[in-house]
Amino acid sequence: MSKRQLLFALIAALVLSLGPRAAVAKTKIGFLPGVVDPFYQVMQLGVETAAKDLGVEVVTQIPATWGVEVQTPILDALVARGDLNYIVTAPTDKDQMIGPLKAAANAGIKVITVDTFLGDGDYKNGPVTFPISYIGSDNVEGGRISGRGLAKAIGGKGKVYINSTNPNVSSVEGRAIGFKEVMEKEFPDVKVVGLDFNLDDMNTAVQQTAAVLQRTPDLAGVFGTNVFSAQGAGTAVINAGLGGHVQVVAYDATQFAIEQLRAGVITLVLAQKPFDMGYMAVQFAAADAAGVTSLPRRVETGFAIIGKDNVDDPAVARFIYKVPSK
Ligand code: T6T
Repeated sequence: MSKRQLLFALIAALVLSLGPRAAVAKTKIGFLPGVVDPFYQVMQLGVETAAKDLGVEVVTQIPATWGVEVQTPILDALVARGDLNYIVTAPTDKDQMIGPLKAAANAGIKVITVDTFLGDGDYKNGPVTFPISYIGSDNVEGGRISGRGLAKAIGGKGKVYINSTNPNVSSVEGRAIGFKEVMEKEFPDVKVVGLDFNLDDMNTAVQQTAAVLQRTPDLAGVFGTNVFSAQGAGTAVINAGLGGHVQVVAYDATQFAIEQLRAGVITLVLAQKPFDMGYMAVQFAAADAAGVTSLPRRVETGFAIIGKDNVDDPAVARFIYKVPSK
């Protein structure tokens, strides 16, 4: 090889090695979670940490309340900016957010969904295939774990009630499905007496649970399927003076849930891993920008199951949601 050829080969190698890095450095990600709550605040921390580690830019927009009507205009505005390459988002409805997110994809923005998915979540063979990946909990399994925990806490028999947020949201829908399935298949003496939707409003959850407690004096347990549902359900049980008598299982490891676990009101807390979801979503965007073509279409981030016996174990306690003070 002549000197000239050698120089050329070296330059080509350098350009090739800089190519992916340059593409990653230019990556701009829109982060659009579901609502302001401790779960998504921890996810935001994961997103921002990864962005810093990988040297990519993130634009965060957090809806003040949960719902398609709030999330869609924010999404449209993110798309209209014209400078985003990726959107990392938790769709607030598995069907109604398909159109707005498809429009983003058509505008050249690649979509990664975190925590909630579109369609049936099977981005390989299901009805919706345009997102790169779903990164989040296996919520049906989380519902099963919660169901078994509650059934055990009430001695395998009695009436239980589910307080949830909205229909058609993949996360909480999956939790209720898994919970009911376990009761039907494994605990025939447990009867699910109701399921209410609080529209992600804690006060509504308090009122709904209070009404169920009133009309069902022999209620044995309540499952709160997310932060505000569990807070509302737990608060209603405390207000009724039934703490420790009516068992509560809480999805999401908030400070409230942990305090009430210690107080004996809540029996089991299921911690998701929002930091991991956010961090990995940004990693996936950066990897895609660098040319990686074999990213998994679904990543399940797992749980920490927290009870009174292990709440102080650092290996478990690290999954309690710690909201960064601003
Ligand atoms: O439970 C989480 C999340 O997984 C769900 O999709 C919506 O509610 C939370 O954000 C908690 O409030």
